[in-house]
Amino acid sequence: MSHEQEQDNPKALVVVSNRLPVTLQRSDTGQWEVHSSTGGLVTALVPLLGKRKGMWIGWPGILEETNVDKLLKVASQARGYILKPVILTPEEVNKHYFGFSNQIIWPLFHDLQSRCNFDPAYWSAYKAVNHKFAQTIIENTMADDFIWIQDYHLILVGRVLRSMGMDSKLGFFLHTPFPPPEMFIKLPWRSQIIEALLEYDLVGFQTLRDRNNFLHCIEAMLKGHHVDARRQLVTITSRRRETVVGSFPISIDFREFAQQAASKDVANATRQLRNAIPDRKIVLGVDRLDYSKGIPEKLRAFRNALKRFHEIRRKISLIQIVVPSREDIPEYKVLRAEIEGLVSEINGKFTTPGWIPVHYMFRSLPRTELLAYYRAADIALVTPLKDGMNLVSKEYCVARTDKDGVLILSEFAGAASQLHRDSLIVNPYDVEGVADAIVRAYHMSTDERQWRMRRLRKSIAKRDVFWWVSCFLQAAGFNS
Ligand code: GDG
Repeated sequence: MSHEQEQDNPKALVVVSNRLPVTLQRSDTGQWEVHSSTGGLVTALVPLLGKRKGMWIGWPGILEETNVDKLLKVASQARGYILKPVILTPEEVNKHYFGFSNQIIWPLFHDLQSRCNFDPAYWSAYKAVNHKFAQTIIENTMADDFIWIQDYHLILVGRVLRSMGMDSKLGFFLHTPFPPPEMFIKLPWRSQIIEALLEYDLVGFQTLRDRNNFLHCIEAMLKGHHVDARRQLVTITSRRRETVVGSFPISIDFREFAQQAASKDVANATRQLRNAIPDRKIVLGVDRLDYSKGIPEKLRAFRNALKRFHEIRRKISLIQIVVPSREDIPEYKVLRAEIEGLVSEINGKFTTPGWIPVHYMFRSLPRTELLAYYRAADIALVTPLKDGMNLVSKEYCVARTDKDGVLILSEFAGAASQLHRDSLIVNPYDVEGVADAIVRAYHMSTDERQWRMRRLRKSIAKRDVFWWVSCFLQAAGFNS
C-alpha cells in the first residue's frame, strides 16, 4: 500500500463519501477553481482531518476531462488534508447514483417501495462503483488508519475491502433511515446488503428506530450470529467478526450557526423580509425537492387550514423554499409539477388584494438569506414522510437566537426522537392534524413559544455535530 502520510503518525482518519467536500468550477476566465462545501459534516470533520493529516476520498462531481488529480493536490496543500478523487464515468454516475442509490435504496429506506425501480443493471453498477472506491482506499491508506464510510451509496465498500484482504478498522454511518424487515426483504439484493454491513467494525444509525430495524432484519434474515443488546452499543458476533451497532443522531455546528444567525447582515435581511410581509404570521418550509420530504402533503394541510379556519385567512402566509435536487430522475420532475400545481391552486382560490397565501421559491438560497427566512418565520413546518434526521428542524431552532418561534415536526423525522417534547408533533399524512397544529401554533402564547424554544435550543446545543463525531469515533476506538 502506498501512502502520502507521515510514517510516524500511524493512525489517520480517512473519510469516504460519494462526493468530495469540494466543488470544482470553471471561473469566468476558464480556469478551474476548487471551492469548499459547507455543512455540518464538513465543518466537524475538517479540523480532525487537518490535525491528523487525514484524507477524504470521494467523487469530485465532474464528468469533464480535466486534470483533477493535479487540481486536488494543490487544494489539499491549502487545506492541510488530502483530497483523493474517485473518477467515475457518466454511465457509472447514471446507474450507481441516479440508479441503485436513488431509485432503489433511497425510496426503499424511506418506506416508499412503490417508487423503487429494481433494475438489475443498477445493481451491477453499484457493485462496480463500490469496487472502484475500495480500490482507491486500498491504494492510498495504511493498515492502522481508521476508515469511515458515509452513507447508502457505499454500503458494499467494506465488504470489497475485506475481500481484498484489508484488516483496518472500518466504520459506516447511514444518514438515511433503515427500514423495518417487511420493507427491507423486498430488496432483491437484501442478503448482500445485510452481510456487507456486518463486515464493518462499527455501524452507526441516526436513531434507535433505525438501529432496531437493522437488528430486526438481522434476526429475520441471518442464522449463526449472536446479538448482545445489553448496552447502548449492541454487539453482533457473526462468523467473520464482531460488529458494534449504535445510534448517533447527527446535528449541526450550533455555535457557528447561532453566531451567523445573530449577525448584522442576517438582521438586516430579516427586517426586510418582515417589512415585505407585514402584520402576518410567516410559516416556513425549507425542503430539498424530494418525495420523502412530504411537500405536497404539507401544501394540502395548509390548504385545509385555510379552508376550515377562516380567522387565519389574510393573517398567515406559507413561504415554501424548494431546493432543486436529482432532477435527472423523471419522478422528481413529476413531483415538481405536482407541487407547483398545488401552489397555484391554493393561491388561485384564496389570494385577495394584498395577501398571497403561498410564496414559493424553487432555488437554493445563499446561507445569509436562508438564515433570514429562519429568523423571520413564526412557525417552521417540517413534515417529511420519513427522514434520517432532518437538519432544517434543528437549524430553525438554532437560528432563533431571540428564543421565539414554533417548530411543527413530523413524527417520522429522526429529529423527532430528540425534539418531540417541545415541538408540535404531527403525522404528515394527517392533513387535518397538521392543519390543527398550524392553527395551534398560530394562537400559541408568547410565553409558551419561548419556553418551548429555549428547551429545544438547549437540547440541540448539548448534542451538536462535534458531539456526534466524537461519539462515533469513541465507539470505534479511534482516539481523536
Ligand atoms: C440527508 C438525510 C439527514 C436547504 N435549503 C438550502 C440549504 N439547505 C440545507 C439546509 C440543511 C440541508 O440543506 C438539508 O439537510 P436535511 O437534513 O434537512 O436533509 P437531506 O438533504 O435530505 O440530508 C437527512 C442529513 O442527510 C444529515 O445526516 O438529516 O435525514 O436525508 O443543512 O440548511 N442551504 C442553503 N440554501 C438553501 O436554500 N445554503
